[in-house]
Amino acid sequence: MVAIFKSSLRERQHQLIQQLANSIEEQWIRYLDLSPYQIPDDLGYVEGNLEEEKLIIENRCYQTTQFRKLHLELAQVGNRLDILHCVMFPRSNYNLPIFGVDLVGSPAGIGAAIVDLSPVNRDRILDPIYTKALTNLPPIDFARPRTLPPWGNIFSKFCLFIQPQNNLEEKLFLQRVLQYLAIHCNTALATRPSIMLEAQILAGQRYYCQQQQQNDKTRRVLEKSLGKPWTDRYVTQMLFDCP
Ligand code: 18B
Repeated sequence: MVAIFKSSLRERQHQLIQQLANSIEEQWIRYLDLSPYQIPDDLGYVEGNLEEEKLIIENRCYQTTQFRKLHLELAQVGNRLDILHCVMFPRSNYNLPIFGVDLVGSPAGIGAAIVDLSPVNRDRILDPIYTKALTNLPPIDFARPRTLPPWGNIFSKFCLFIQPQNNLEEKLFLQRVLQYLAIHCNTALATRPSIMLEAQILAGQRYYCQQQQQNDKTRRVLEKSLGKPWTDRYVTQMLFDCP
């Protein structure tokens, strides 16, 4: 059991980001047996303002039997951008996909909302347990789907990438993320560890991280406030590190 501390940044963020951050943590607590995770010393809380605008980052990490690292990150750039980033990295002896969410909001609204359960096995195809559960979710028609960039070949066919158009769509996105997360936690709890596939799983996770590290939009935001060397370290050691 770990203590969940109240976050000061969270209360100042876009409402959907607050709600999603709270809900993700609630589900983690409800389904999983969380242990503390040691965040590298200077990376838990980060502030930078190289170019006028101030960047604040708050990280929370946990680990469990099935997951090497549960990472929930909230970031704010000046009063211009609010970001939620969440990734669940399974341990290399658990043949499980990577759950990931990214939400990018501005005063004008949420511009990007992405959620996926990304397969990391050799064929990069989700296990039938996932395919079945995800296919059974009621379909939702979002008005503005967005197109994935080329590095997004890591995502499954169930990847949802949209720009929500109103409160209802924000709520539907939130619900969908929680449905993906519930399916994932239930499946993870029913999964046994196996060392047979470890090499494949590690290679798959490494590829996932390599591809995510190519997201220039993330880098640009960080580089403006933290500089390039720091950003390189942050992206490879905090956001998408791989054992
Ligand atoms: N991301 N995102 O996490 N990114 O981290 N993100 C953006 O409207 C940050 C993940 C993903 O169209 C944008 O275009 C920062 C995870 C995809 O080329 C900005 C942090 C996933 C895109 C940021 C962060 C993921 C995207 C542009 C660290 C998926 C579209 C917003 C706190 C599981 C890329 C826009 C494209 C976009 C920023 C996906 C500004 C700083 C886990 C696919």
